[in-house]
Amino acid sequence: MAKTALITGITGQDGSYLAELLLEQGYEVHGMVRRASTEKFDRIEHLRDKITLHQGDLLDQRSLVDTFRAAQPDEIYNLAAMSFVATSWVQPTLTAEFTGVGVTRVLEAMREVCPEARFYQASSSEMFGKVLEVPQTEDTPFYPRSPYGVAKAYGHFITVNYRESYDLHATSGILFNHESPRRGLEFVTRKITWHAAAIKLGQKKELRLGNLDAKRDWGYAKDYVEAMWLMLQQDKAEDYVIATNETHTVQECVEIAFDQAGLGSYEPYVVIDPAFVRPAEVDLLIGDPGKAERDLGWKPKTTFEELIRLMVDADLELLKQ
Ligand code: NDP
Ligand code: GDR
Repeated sequence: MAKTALITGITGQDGSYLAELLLEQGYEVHGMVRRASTEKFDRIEHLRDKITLHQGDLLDQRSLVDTFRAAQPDEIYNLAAMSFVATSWVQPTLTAEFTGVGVTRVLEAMREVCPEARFYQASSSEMFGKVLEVPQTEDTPFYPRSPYGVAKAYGHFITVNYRESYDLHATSGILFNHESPRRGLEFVTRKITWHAAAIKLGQKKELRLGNLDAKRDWGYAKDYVEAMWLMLQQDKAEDYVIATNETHTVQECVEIAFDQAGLGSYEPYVVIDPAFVRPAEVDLLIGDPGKAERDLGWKPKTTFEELIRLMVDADLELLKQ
C-alpha cells in the first residue's frame, strides 16, 4: 500500500522538491499551508492536482492536530520555519515560536495522533555558529550566532529528547546551506544569481551585498531532499550531517555568477552595503557528511560551481520572460 507523507513548509524551496521526490516514489503527499490574504503557492503550482493541502500554522496546536488527523501520515517532514537568518534579529520572539517551540507543537500533535509515524526535523548548520571544529560533524558542539540558530538548536534537542523520552522515530537532519533556482530572493546565492542575470539583461545596475568573506558549504537542494527521505527509511532514528565537505566564500559565488552571466569582472557592479552585514556572523561552515555516506549511501551529486551556473541560467530564462 502507498505510504502517506505530510510536509509542513511544502510551499518552501525544500518542501516543493521533497513533494516531487515523494510523488515519484509513489507516496500520497499531504502538505500544511498557512493562510495569507493572497495565496502564493508558486513553487507547488505544478503539483496542485497531485497533493492534498491542509490549512494550519506552527503557532496553532488545534490546526496541527486536525491536519495530522486528516492526513494520517506514515512520515512527517517538519520543514516549516522562519528560515531567514537576518530576519531573526528583527523578529526574535516570533522566530523562537516558529522555528523553536513550533517543533514541540508538531511533535505533540504526532504523539497524540500518530506516534508510530516517522518524524524528520529540518535542523541546520547554523546551530554550529562560532567555529569550534572543522569540518563539523554530528558530534561538534553547538554555539549558535543568531536567534535563528538558537531556535534551531532548541528544535534539534527537543527532537532528540522526544526520541529518547517517548521512543519516537524522530530524526534530525543537520543540513548545511542548499540552494536552487527556487531559493528565496533574499538568500545570498539567489540574490547574486538573480542580480547577475538582471544586470546582464539591463534590468538592474548594481548588486548590494554585505560580508563577501563569509564561507559556506553550499549544495543543491534537489540532492539534499533525497537525504531527508533516506533518513526516514532507516530502522533506527539517528541524526545526520548533510553537506558537501567543501567551503566557498560569498565572493567566489559572485565571481562564478558574473562569469556565467557573461559580465566579466563583478567589481564595477557590486556595492558593499553595511545594511546587509549581520550583528554576529558565522564565519566558516564546512560539513563532514561521512556518516550519511556510510549509513544512507548518500553523496552530493552537484558541485558548487555547477549549482551557481545552473542558477544563473535559470534566472536569465526567468527574467527574459
Ligand atoms: P523556506 O523559507 O523556503 O520555506 C519555509 C516554509 O515554512 C514555507 O513553506 C513557509 O510558508 C513555512 N512556514 C513559515 N512559518 C510558518 C508557520 N508559522 N506555519 C506554517 N508554515 C510556516 O525554507 P527552505 O525550504 O529553504 O528550508 C526548509 C527548512 O529547512 C526550514 O526549516 C529551514 O530553516 C531549514 N533549513 C534550510 C536550509 C537551507 O539551506 N535551505 C539549511 C538547513 C535548514 P509560507 O510559504 O507561507 O511562507
Ligand atoms: P545563511 O544564508 O544565513 O547561511 O542561512 P544566507 O544566504 O542568507 O547568507 C549566507 C552568507 O552570506 C552573507 N551575505 C549575505 N547574505 C544575504 N542574505 N544577503 C546579503 O546581501 C549578503 N551579503 C553577504 C551572510 O552574512 C552569510 O554569511 C541559510 C538559511 O537557509 C537557513 O535557513 C539555513 O539554516 C542555513 O542557510 C544553513
